[in-house]
Amino acid sequence: MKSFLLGTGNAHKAQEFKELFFQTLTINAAPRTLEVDETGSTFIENALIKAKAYFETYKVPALADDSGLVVESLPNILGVHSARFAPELPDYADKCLKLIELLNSTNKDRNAHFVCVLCFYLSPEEIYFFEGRVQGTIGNELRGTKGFGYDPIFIPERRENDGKSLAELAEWKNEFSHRAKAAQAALEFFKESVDKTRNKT
Ligand code: ITT
Repeated sequence: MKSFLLGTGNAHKAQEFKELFFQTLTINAAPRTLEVDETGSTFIENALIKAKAYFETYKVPALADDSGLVVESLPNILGVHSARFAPELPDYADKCLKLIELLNSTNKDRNAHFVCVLCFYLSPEEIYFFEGRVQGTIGNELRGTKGFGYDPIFIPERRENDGKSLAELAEWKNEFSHRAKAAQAALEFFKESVDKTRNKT
């Protein structure tokens, strides 16, 4: 099984990856979390910055995730800056409430999507990116206790249309979230590349 060092300081992401790559890729925690400046202006740039930093420090194939919530009517807040929205409010419940307030006070459209870009940095010559998205809307209250970050206010588009947030849909999230879709694309790719190598031998 291919193995990667996971470059993240976010324990919730680490837990999701453990489940997403269960019995398919070996994901090892880094001995120490690095302080990496996310200076890129895109998810791809920031995923690369993080994966490269872990590869260069630990000299083993590294995996990093850059992700965020994009509120389509407010393109300049959140997005790649999602972790840095309202820095005066360290608690995500407060950040979620602030975003709801902002949308209510400006009467902006509530369509939104989560993006996840994974960067697998195997060597400077071999770097792969996979992206996943999930579409939805921003709710009017916090709902649910699962997940993390903006999950309690994100209502994903689902057939059921019952207004449940991602924080109420842990199993669904594990299969259909932005991170799940990016992970599925990565698995598909690595499976194919292993199959091709097998067929050559
Ligand atoms: P690392 O960079 O160390 O991986 P981070 O939390 O700083 O951890 P990002 O820079 O990618 O990660 O910021 C992404 C932010 O977007 C994250 O802190 C959450 O607030 C939000 N986010 C990303 N994925 C999410 C998800 O699945 N559910 C809820 N919020 C999410």
